[in-house]
Amino acid sequence: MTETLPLAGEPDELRRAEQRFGMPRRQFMQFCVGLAATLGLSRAAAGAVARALVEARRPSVIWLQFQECTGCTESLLRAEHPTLEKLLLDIISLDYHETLMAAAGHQAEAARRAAMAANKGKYLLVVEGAIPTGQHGNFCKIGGKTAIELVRECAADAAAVIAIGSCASWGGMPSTFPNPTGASPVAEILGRPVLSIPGCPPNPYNFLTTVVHYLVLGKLPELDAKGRPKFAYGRLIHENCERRAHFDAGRFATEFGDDGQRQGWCLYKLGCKGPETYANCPSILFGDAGTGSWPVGCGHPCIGCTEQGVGFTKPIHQLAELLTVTPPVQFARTAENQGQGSTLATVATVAAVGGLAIGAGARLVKNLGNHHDEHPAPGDKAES
Ligand code: FSX
Ligand code: SF4
Ligand code: F3S
Repeated sequence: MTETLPLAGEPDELRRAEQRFGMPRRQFMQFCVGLAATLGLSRAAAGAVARALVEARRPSVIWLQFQECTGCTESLLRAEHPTLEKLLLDIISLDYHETLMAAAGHQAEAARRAAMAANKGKYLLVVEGAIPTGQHGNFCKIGGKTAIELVRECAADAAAVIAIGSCASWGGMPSTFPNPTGASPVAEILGRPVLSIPGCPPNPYNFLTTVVHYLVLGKLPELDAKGRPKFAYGRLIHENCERRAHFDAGRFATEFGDDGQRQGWCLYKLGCKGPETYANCPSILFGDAGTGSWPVGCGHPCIGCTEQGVGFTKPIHQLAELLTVTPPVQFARTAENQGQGSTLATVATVAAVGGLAIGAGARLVKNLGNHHDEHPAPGDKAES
């Protein structure tokens, strides 16, 4: 597979991308570079990402919704990025989605069954919301079937199951004590691990990047012990937070609205859970609304919405557990070596095996046009 950037070498593909996505080619390529970097792939791999977006067969997606607020879907559709939702809805074939499809009732159920039959073993099942298990699952029924029955039926022939949002990933808000409906995660209902993209709501960019990984490499990204893609959940929020210098220097906001909070000091003493929450919020931000568009950036402590046992579980003002007060000797690399003769496959393998480049995507997009070699992370051995 060549690694030539289509920007330089494949104008036809770019023209087709322009027509198909209604996006200027430079913006399209910047988007592909950002996606590749978020995945920990080299800048050169942006060409493969672009090709996959233009050429890959659109995978059929069945999207189920149970106990949730529809925030996952809303965040996907209301993303401020002018093209994120358009791009996503263009690269997948969203064959069943209760909020978005025009069909209702029997027609909707027929569309779901038809899409599952036509794409047996190949469709992606996305589940939004927790599954109520109390009272034999009767708290939530769709088309006469309980959520438990539906998720099992739809998962049986899926190529992969993706739990989107914290509700589907680990129970989220509906599962908070005393959990009257027995709200449970998808993995528990299926009795096997699934890919999880927690967050309340999750960052839509992480879902898009997961789908692009599937399209480009034909498999799902590497997951952590909780089923989360490492490219997005490999590092603590505390590691990439713009207020971190104040934490290290002992400058804390101690009350909402005090001078410390206004001056951007650390929110740890207001209960920020960044030190025990794994997510890339400070690196990729939300809604493409510019600097600071994430909870801590806006002045609110992170509540740990991506983290089971933290979000919706620990009181907001409780101090976070400090998982990394001093840096561990072996942090994962922050950047992979760029290109330099390696093939896409080797770069992808390094990225997939080696713990991926959290935050590199955001940095690379910011640095577009300022080409420079990445420096090895401290402690890395020189590669031959
Ligand atoms: Fe809502 Fe989704 Fe939160 Fe849950 O996001 S934003 S309650 S994670 O399932 O719709
Ligand atoms: Fe940022 Fe919160 Fe860590 Fe302070 S405690 S540096 S606000 S993540
Ligand atoms: Fe959630 Fe904390 Fe990110 S509250 S959105 S994990 S900053």
